[in-house]
Amino acid sequence: MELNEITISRAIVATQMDLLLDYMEMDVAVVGGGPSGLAAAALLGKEGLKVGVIEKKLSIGGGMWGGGMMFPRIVVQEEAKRLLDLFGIRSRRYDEGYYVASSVESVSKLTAAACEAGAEFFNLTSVEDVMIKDDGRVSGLVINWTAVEMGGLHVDPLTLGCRYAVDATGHDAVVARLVAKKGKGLEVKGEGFMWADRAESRILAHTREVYPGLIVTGMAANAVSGENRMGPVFGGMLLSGEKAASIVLEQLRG
Ligand code: 48F
Repeated sequence: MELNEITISRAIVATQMDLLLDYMEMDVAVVGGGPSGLAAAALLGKEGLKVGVIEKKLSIGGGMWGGGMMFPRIVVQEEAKRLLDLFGIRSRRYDEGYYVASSVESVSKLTAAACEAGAEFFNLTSVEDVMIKDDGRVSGLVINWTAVEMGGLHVDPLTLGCRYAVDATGHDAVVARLVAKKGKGLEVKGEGFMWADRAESRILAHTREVYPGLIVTGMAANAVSGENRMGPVFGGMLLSGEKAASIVLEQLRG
């Protein structure tokens, strides 16, 4: 069979356009495809919700790929070991309460879990604003191609509607900052110094709905609340993603 370039191009454009049109209204928009966003997307998708992951970079995985200072290993503490197991991520006990896993395997398996749960990925796409109308809820995300941002091009964005947005953008807490910047009563305190034990023990308390329709997870949750950072220990990221998913589910299902 002779391959036809036009058919190949049509297949890509038509399929992705249909998908994008379908996701103009979704249940949950997860912003950021790092560990917390991936865990939340996988767990929400598994519950049958329509979940889109919007990731500004080409690759999914955020800060997990690099492990600690480019040693491709992550550490996960006892409390989150069950999530490694749930996602099929193999780990090795290093010391009492400490498990080590491959960062490459971790990203791959989390991504695969989110895909298998039906979450759709919109990569190379940046969230640059939020939609908040009279009801005072975050009800959509304003998006543009990352290439537009990188090129400094003056191109107007498009908007995706969502019932809930999850800010999983990491240290910068981008979505929360967008809301805060417009003086809508949300304060982003910014993250503190390295203090792994404290940061990990408090992240679940910081994983919450910080504005109607907006839930923060992962490092974004710590950054909003002025909490410390924790380096390459990832249990809190997975547990926080799980909590973000449970908050959304509770709100949507009562
Ligand atoms: O930073 P990131 O991995 O977030 P996380 O899930 O995990 C943090 C850890 O990786 C690590 C740590 C662990 O102890 O401290 O840093 O909290 O992933 C955030 C993702 O969000 C994307 C970004 O490219 C990354 O993949 N992102 C950031 N801004 C935007 C965005 C944006 N405006 N639109 C879309 N995606």
